Amino acid sequence: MPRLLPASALPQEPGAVCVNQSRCTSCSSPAPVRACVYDSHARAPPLSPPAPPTPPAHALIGPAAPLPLALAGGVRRCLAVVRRHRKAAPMPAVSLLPLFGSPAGPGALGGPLGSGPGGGRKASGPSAFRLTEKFVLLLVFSAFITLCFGAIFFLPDSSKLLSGVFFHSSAALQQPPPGGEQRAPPPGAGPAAGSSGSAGEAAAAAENLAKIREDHERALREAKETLQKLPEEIRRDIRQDKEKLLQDRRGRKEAGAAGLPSLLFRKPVGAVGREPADPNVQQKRAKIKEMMKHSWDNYKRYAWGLNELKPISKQGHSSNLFGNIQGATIVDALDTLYIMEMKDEFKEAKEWVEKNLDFNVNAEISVFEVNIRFVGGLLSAYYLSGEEIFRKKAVELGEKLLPAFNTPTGIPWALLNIKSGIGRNWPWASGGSSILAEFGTLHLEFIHLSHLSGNPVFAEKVMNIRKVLNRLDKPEGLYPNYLNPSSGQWGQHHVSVGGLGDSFYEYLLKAWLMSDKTDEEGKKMYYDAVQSIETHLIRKSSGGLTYIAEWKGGLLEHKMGHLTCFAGGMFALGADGAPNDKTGHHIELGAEIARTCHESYDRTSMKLGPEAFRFDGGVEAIATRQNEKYYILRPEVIETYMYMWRFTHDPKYRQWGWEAVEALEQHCRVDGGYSGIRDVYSNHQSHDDVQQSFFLSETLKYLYLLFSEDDLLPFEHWIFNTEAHPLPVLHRDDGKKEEKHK
Ligand code: DMJ
Repeated sequence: MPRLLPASALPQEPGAVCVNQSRCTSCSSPAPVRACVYDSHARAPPLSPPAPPTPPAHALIGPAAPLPLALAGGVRRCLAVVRRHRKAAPMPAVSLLPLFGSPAGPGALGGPLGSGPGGGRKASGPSAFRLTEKFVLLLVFSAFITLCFGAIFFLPDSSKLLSGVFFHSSAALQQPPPGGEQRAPPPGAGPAAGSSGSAGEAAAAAENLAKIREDHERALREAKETLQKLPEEIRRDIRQDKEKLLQDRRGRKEAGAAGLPSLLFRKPVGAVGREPADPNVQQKRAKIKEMMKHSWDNYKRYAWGLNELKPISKQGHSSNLFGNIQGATIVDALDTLYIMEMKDEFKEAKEWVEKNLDFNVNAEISVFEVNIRFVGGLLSAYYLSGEEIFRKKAVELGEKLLPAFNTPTGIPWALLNIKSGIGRNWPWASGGSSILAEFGTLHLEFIHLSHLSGNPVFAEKVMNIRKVLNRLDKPEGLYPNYLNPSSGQWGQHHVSVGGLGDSFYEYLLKAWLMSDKTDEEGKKMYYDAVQSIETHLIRKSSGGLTYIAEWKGGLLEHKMGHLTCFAGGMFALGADGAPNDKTGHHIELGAEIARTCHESYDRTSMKLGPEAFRFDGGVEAIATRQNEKYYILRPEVIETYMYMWRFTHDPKYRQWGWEAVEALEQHCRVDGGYSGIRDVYSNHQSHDDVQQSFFLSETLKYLYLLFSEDDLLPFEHWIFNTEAHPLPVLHRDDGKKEEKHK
């Protein structure tokens, strides 16, 4: 640091002006405006001309001059100045020393200025000239050093230079861990592990080694696979990977913004399957995909964004089940589009969901319908594709449904205004009761909502429903269809495995399976219920057809609904866990229901099943009332064929399924899509002009699965909700794996 001089010691050359004497410590030139050296703690004098703004380092050097050249140029220029001065007045080496490093003493160059009589620089002569040279040199050096520092600190990559040159930071040189994530230390590692520390370390090292080996093997496998691919395929894969990565990032941001925890998305098992080996099956499957395309394209053309399509009048159809939530067909169809690999259509559906699916509407909706179609559809779309938008929308909608549970018992209302949160029940439902099939068909979706949102409230709500049911006495072990949400008492004693009751039983079984068979309560409730159903409702006709009747206060109505036909598939699905060696019996029960339901189709002129068929008055499996003769593109019979095919591989199920395809093509297909039929016994078609959204989500999906290999959505990994939306089984070790990945 330059020394401070007392004002009295300032040079008194004629014309020398220091603009602020109290701060100026030396004036270095006889010129009228001179450079001053200031106390580094003091501010610049107020009267001095404003310093020009410091240009950025690269501007000082000149845009085209690379740093080393520029610095070298600076040094060359410095030396040239020194040489010029040397020529003018040869200088002893000592005079090149910095001013404040000069030896002291009278007459000595650069001695303490102003020290002793005559101290300071000489007024004239060669030594005065040398002093000036020293100032010049000092200035040149300071300029040079400033340049160097400027370059280091202000050039764009200066931080790297700093860490590399000055700090030798090993961290800066280390590669980040793959994926940019820090690995948690293996359990037991570190001092906290105490005496078991070394054993823990060894185990961790072994685990690491195994992981490395596994990674290498996988890399090798992938390299081999890549080598077998065509360059075009490799390019396509790279493009897709990039796209996926970008989407993931975008999605995670969105999810984060919606307050959702970040989740590791694992590639789902069997989201798309192999081509069927048999060319005939291949062809049939392709035909079913074409049917999906026909339904989708027409919906898109005539009713895009609305709930359903009217295929005859070629316009949108609105059902009051969804209030004014829109897009039921889009959300219901997402997963079918995905598994059929209709990629463009899936993409446009996803974009619609992103931009238009809106739950902030003043709408009174059916909690059950919105849950199975919208929440179920969104959940499946998320689990298949990993697109965060679906998770976000599913959770958002789930939250909108929560006020439905605000009843004295926690048994939800059937109808809910999702804006006001006010609920009520269907006015026709036994003294203001809630309906078993409605409040009992929330379980699978709500468990997944908790899983995906990290919010236990969804699971708590549906577990409470179980609690209420388990506290109640059940007539003959049967569950009546009506339950009052205020009193917690059963309404009318009407029991059905069809409408009003059906999917309650389905969800008990599937809750157990979806929990990787840990939900013992669900299991017990299911098998107990099936036992009572067998005893009190299942009967055989004189013609040998097994059917499931309805129970009204102890009396049987020998009628079976189309809806009840799903039970064949349910019995087959539950066969494996059936108590008392009843596996075979449950499969057999499934097969018998499938046969009866097939008969209900076969005994019509259109080979499509009626809404309900009877086993009384001298008929079997035939509808006798006009208002039971319609077919609205329902899936239940085909659903049962699909389960029976998977469990038995008996070709008759594919044959029956194909009969249904032919009937659909002949009677339901119209230019504008697919329509329901008013009377399946009639010889001329009368269309109801509605393409139900479940035709795309269920009927066509189950048909497609029936003609696919079993590796597409395999049952060990997937459970279908009651609208055929696949939800993954929550395997016991999944949680542990996820913990490990965090
Ligand atoms: C679908 O919405 C579901 O399958 C529901 O469980 C019952 N009804 C229709 C299809 O028929």
